[in-house]
Amino acid sequence: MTLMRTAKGDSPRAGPPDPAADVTSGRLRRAPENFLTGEQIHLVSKGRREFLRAGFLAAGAATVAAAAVAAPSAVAAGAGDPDILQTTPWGGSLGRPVAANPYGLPSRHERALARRQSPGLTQVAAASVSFTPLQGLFGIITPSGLHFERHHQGWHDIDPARHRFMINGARPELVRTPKVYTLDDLMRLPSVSRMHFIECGANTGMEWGNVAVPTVQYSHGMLSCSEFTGVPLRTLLEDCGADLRAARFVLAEGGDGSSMTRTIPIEPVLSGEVLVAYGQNGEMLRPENGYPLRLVVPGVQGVSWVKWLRRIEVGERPYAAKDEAIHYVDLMPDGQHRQYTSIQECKSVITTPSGGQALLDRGFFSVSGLAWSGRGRITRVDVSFDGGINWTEATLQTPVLSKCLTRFSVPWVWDGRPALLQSRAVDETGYVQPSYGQLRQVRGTRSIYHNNAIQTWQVAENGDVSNVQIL
Ligand SMILES: Nc1nc2c(c(=O)[nH]1)N[C@H]1C(S)=C(S)[C@@H](COP(=O)(O)O)O[C@H]1N2
Ligand SMILES: [Mo]
Repeated sequence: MTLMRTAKGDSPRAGPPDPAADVTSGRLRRAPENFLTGEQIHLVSKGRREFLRAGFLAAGAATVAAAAVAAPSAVAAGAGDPDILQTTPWGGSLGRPVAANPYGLPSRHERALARRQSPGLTQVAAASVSFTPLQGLFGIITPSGLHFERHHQGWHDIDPARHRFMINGARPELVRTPKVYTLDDLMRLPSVSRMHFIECGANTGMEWGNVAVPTVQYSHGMLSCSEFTGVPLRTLLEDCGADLRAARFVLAEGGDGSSMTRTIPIEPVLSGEVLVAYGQNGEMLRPENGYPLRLVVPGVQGVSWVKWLRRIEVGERPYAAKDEAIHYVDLMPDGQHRQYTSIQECKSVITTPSGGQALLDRGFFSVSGLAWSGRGRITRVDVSFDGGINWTEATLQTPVLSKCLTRFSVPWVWDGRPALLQSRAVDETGYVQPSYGQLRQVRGTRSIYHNNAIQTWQVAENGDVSNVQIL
């Protein structure tokens, strides 16, 4: 059971109201532990007491109910509720036929769950970002249609029959038999499937300079996690007779108009981690995510996951391509730029409750969020309700995988007083997610990339949750 609604924060853009957000405002956002069905959710419009009663009905919710008893009176379960006392329309009529939706779609009641562009960023149609609605997701996998998008020059739906993938060497000796593969060539090779997160290096970038965007969708939504399927790049390099002892870097090149080229060190290629992927969550990649081929570079910032991948060059030195010499460098306090800081360090964020939502009543909440590290597994997440003074160890939901999102949760009884919610993750290297104070001491305030500071959500006395920063 949860007592949250996704409120104004879902559509913070000025101007005409977002129709999708209208569906959301004033209703509850369900959490994984909620037993209510979508149809029952409208009970909330009758007031919070009825909603609570509906919650008590749920089998297995006994402990939840006990914790919430301190809140409004527990009236006889279901009293006067037509949706429990009477036959429902769907219980007494013929349903729609199979394959009415040849490719299944979400319920029409879930239209508010959508990718959105940030109100704080310049909106350039083909060279922009759409953010994943982390506040509405469960578990660790991002539904493919909600995967964030970052295109430097728009996206294409490439004809797979015409897509080509080439491997060559910077010098002829580095790759003995350069090859051009079709998608059919690649798909007959042995493949692997692995779950990994992808995070844009600029995720949470707005917050460097004390800008607090309203919702977790905009503060952390350049983050998604999928099961990717493809061929290890190492297999293909061996197939082309690459000199894997001399090779030190590879250059990955995209087939779109953005001339996206990125240097990848050879180590994760040799270890078999880097994939030439065509699959995402059990089906072909979505066009927005690089169909028919993208590079998967686990733990490394999104820009290196080159989409519409058309070429790999084996080389001996970094290429200092435009997207690694001018962009994707970190401005340090002394005016110098850090280059090739590709690993996404350990980070976490509470997604339920989060900015723009509201706690509709005091009592029990399961506080839940996501943790991840580009260096391996998450080993621990602590949650604070008082802005980092006291910490409680959260439960990590399984599976806990390397370079993958990990879901954590911690029980909380809100007493109705203002609270400051934070999460702090630790990874298997022992690295502890820093506070804003610690991060800014090293990095200053003028960076864009690699902000992995501890996020704070403030819960006001009226239940409103908002984005604040604590140093
Ligand atoms: N060819 C190509 N690859 C690309 C990009 C691009 O614009 N063109 N954008 C990069 C950036 S900056 C990121 S963060 C990720 C985003 O991947 P997604 O759109 O699948 O979320 O793709 C990367 N790969
Ligand atoms: Mo990115």
